[in-house]
Amino acid sequence: MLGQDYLKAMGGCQPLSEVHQQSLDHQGFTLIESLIDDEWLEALREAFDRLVAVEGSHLAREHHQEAGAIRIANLVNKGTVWEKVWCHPLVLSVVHYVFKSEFKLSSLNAREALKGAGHQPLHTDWKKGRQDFPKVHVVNVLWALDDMDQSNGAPRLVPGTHLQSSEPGESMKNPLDPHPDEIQLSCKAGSVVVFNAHLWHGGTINQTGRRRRVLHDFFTLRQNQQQQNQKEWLTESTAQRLTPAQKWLLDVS
Ligand SMILES: O=C(O)CCC(=O)C(=O)O
Repeated sequence: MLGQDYLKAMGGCQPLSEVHQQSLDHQGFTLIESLIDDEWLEALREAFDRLVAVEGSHLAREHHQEAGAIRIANLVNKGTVWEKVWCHPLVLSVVHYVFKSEFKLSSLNAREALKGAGHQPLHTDWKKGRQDFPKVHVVNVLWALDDMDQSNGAPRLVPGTHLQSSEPGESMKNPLDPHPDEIQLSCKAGSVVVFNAHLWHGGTINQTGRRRRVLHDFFTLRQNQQQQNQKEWLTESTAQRLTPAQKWLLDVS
């Protein structure tokens, strides 16, 4: 079977509304509100908190740890509850719209900035430069498990920067500084933001300590290396339940 057939089998080739298309093309991101219903949201929150309790100081050892933020990595292999996240048909359709080409899951991780921490420099998620601009190498999807606004570290984005070839570090004196065109992405728990990950973005400080659990559902072009080598980390129990299309998406066939 071809990649396109696998994607179709997962419902990942749906047409997008004009609003999503316009927003992705011009702003570099789009917000899908109320994608996660209450029951599912509760299950995701519980699973997040359970992993934090169980993994303790080992949290995110598969990826990277960040002072002042909880990170959880390798969620593909940490329960079936995450499967509806990385396999969501509408999200896959939006991701496909941005790539316009075959892609795979790069990683599925989680992050929660803690009180007084979480501010990041503006950055993109592609570290190899934009010599082949405007090719899209990476698309990121943030799943909000809690309401987010400027008081608890909603991410900042600079709309339209996916359409320029420079990186924040080349154009700004200090990418930790505010950018005149940045917006902070307030949204309700259960919302999902899909963005071209060449867009300049970054976490911000959680000033109040109100919870802001977020999932990072990260995709890359088929030919690129994954942030987490899914084949290497695949557990026997995950492997046993995967469909052929899911194996294709993880690139573990
Ligand atoms: O969790 C967020 O608000 C965004 C984090 C981010 O961009 C990153 O960790 O690279």
